Amino acid sequence: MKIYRLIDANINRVSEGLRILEDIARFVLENKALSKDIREMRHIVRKSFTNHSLLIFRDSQNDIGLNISQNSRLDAKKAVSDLISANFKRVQEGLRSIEEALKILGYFNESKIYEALRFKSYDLEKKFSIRKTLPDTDIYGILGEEFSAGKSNIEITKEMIKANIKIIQYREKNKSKCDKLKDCQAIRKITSVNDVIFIVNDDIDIALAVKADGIHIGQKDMPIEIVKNIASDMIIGLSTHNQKQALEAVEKGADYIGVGPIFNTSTKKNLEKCDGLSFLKWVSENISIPFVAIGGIKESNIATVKKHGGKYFAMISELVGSENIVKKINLIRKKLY
Ligand code: TZP
Ligand code: MG
Repeated sequence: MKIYRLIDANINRVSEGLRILEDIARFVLENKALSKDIREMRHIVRKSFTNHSLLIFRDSQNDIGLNISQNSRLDAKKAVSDLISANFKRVQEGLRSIEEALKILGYFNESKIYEALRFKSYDLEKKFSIRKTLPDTDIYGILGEEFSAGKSNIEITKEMIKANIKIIQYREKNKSKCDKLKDCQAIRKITSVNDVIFIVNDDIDIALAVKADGIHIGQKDMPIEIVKNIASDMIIGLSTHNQKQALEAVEKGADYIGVGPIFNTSTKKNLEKCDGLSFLKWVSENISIPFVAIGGIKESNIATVKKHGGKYFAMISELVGSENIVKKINLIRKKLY
């Protein structure tokens, strides 16, 4: 009854895959509900085929797959997201195998249980996806206390969130590492509970320490290949100033690019040369990943930026320098819609 051996092996394969996913949900994503869903599924898989004691068919020492698997490097994983997708594949393939084998044996009702579990696993896989892209929104707020006329980064973060800003970047060029870390720890807490994406500029160590959602780097920072290795589960943004850099960023796996400076601005020192609006237009027609326009964007010119293909608009001074940030953002949105 080799078919029972096949079922036994696949029940183990599916259970092991689910166990790994359950642990990721619990310890990495810290998502109790998801972890519970996976655990329930694992119990059903273990219990629903109890008519036969499958153990008597087990013969793992003679399993010809064992040697192949032990010698293979194909299953090397780079990131938690790889682990998640590999284990969902394992679970789904295993469930399908059980389903077919049960049909051969005439267990149609049992086979339907495994089919339903397979469909449930597709749903769960969607919920597992680690956020690796920017949310669908408009304004990308950037903090910088020196441009804020007295308000702290924490106050500004709260005001931005009140105005329904969904992405906030921390960018401080003159603070000590220690001060930046304190700021970012506080901002991480606030952004987490409000479901706002938090991105740290430059300091990958701080981004990792506070479990930021992303890191933003420039052309002269640590190369993106290295950043991807260190911060494999983070959104990685890369500033670009011309077509060549934009194409290269996509090729090297950036999750989004910064595009600019669109206009002249005194906020950034050593401003790069850039064909602002025409570069943006080109990006909007040729680049498939999200792109964020930046540099001198204000309420007064944002409609022009939008006309040139702008979708995400990053601003520092226009937002943090405003007396009333919520009011300012409402006025800016009136120009966009
Ligand atoms: N990169 C290109 S321009 C710029 C950065 C970080 C500064 C944008 O600041 P502002 O005040 O919105 O012009
Ligand atoms: Mg930088």
